[in-house]
Amino acid sequence: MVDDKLRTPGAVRDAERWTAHNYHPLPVVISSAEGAWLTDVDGRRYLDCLAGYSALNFGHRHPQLIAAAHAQLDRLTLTSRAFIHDQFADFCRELAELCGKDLVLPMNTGAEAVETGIKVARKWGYQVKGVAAGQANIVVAEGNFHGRTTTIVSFSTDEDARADFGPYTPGFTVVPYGDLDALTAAINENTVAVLLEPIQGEQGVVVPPEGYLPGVRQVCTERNVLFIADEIQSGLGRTGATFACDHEGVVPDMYLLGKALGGGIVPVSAVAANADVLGVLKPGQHGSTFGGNPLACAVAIEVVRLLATGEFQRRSAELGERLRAGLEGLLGKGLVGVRVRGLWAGLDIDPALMSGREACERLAARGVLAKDTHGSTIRLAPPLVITEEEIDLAVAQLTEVLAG
Ligand code: IF1
Repeated sequence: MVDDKLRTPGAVRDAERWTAHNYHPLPVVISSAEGAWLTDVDGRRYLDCLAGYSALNFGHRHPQLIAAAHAQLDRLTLTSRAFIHDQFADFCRELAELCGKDLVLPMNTGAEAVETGIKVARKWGYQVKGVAAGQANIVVAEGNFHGRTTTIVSFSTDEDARADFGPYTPGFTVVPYGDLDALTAAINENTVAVLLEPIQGEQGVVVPPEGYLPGVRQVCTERNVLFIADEIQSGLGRTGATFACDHEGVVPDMYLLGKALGGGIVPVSAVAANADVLGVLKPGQHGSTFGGNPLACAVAIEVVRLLATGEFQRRSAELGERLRAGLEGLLGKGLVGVRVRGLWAGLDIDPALMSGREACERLAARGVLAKDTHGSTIRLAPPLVITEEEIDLAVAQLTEVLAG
């Protein structure tokens, strides 16, 4: 029996009526949130196991982040980079120190950070490495997800993300992810960079073989090629370390950051690298209206300070082991694959049982929100403020869903 007092159905219809259908969202209409919990327009509560695709690592409306935003809103919100503002240097310095790099270039979205990394690597290739004009090449991985611009989808291997958006940007070589020999063989005198996610998020939280990232680091060093790590989803505590590269002691030449850097409040992204790389950019050669704006910097400074304590990285590592134990217990009980790194899990459901979408619909009916990636794979990425009890709740509800 449909309860005609529910506001959700009408709100879903209204959203569908007035927007392009570039998403197929679950029919859930959220009106408020706090920590790891969401409340919909009809007062129903959900445990958030997507966390804005890892943009909400610190939970919804983290008090310290909201306070910083409120304070800045009452002082200054935008100057453009034509001038400097009093939050800018602290943000760039504190983020550079977190990354162990000389310089930071602030942008807004993850895709803008990726595009910035591509442009800087190409310019570095021509001006520092001496690659022939117009010949710069960047090695990327099958199964990559780096954003939705036409250049970025030019090297996507996901036809949904790429089809009918040509003509495509040249200068990219795709190799199998995790295959160091294939990556090494793809490097030639025109290669300026290797661009990788240290763990592939949209592909389903695919962790590369042990030794792969150190191998990439070594071959990039030996062949004078920039190693660009896209840590936009994997970074900032998600995997139980500040960066996913940390797990194998790998330091890339460029960190691409985004999502959680904005605290789930404002879009903030950045490229962090040393002066010999970011120094190739001169005034007028790159920019953005909102990049590094006062509100973004004020929030992101607090994000960096939260990470500087190591508390969220520890939580993610410790609670991730509880999540791993719970999920691995479901292998053979509806799951055919489990990949966990910190509080980030990719789950392959037996395709004979249900699709990832169906699993997420059933989880939503049980008060847990998650997102399928492809086919029968779903990703769990709760805010790092989740508790042990809430992890147990998510696993219990998944157990019920898989049991049919
Ligand atoms: C969508 C998922 C997709 C990213 C990595 C750069 C970007 C992303 C590793 C671009 C963005 C988002 C985009 C969003 C869904 C989500 C996503 F992997 F997180 F699940 F699509 F694959 N590098 N990922 O994950 O950052 O420009 O979006 O700020 O486009 O549907 P952005």
